[in-house]
Amino acid sequence: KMRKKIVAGNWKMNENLQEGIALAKEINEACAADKPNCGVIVCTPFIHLAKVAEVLDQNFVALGAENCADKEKGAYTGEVSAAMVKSTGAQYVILGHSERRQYYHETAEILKEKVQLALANGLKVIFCCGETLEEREANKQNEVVKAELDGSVFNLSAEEWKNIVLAYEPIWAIGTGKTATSDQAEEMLAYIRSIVAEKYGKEAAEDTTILYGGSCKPGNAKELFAKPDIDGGLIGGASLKCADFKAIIDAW
Ligand code: 3PY
Repeated sequence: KMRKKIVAGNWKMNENLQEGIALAKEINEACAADKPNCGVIVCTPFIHLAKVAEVLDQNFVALGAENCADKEKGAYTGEVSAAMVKSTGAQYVILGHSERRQYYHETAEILKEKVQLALANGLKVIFCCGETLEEREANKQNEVVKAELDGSVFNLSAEEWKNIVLAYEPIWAIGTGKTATSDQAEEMLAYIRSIVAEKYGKEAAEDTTILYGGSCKPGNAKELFAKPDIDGGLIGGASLKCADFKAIIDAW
């Protein structure tokens, strides 16, 4: 695979500030001692960003946020803008995670705004998509994923598209311990690549990094990463233990 391979951690709402700094240091040291064969990204809660930026060598381990606001600036109490995220030293932001869609009612329209603001502020976006168990059982996974991409990122220009990483996370495999089989994951990622090709052309589609997420762990990473369209993983729980996260990185 010529395109960029990535293993990205998504800490979600875990680790206090001191724990987060310690974990980031540990990951940084592990990657400095034994250089990864892929891009490594650590995505943390907002409160960690500035401090974690100080301990990461972003040549090896890039920093990302897990969210940003859908507004540029101003009277939005409690929100954190894309510009603020960028100012910490972060380079990436996860947008469209199913937990944000589900629990915080982020619609395709809201996510479209967030993506625009993130890109306008120089962040790269890890954009998540994926279907529920019900939708999969009704065999609607392709149309659900296509609608998510149509609604929030397929409006981007070819130039903007270069700063998008996609992550497919079937909701039924998130934090449930249930993993999509590597064949199911490959089938969807190949489909996603085909609709990216329809939109941006074959070459751009070949260059697009598409990750699998959802209970990706040391025990299944190698098999997943061996598939032709799987360019890495977005890692939840297993990104909170340095040894597990590093073992997934080493699956490349
Ligand atoms: C998971 O692995 O459970 C994730 O949701 C990663 O984002």
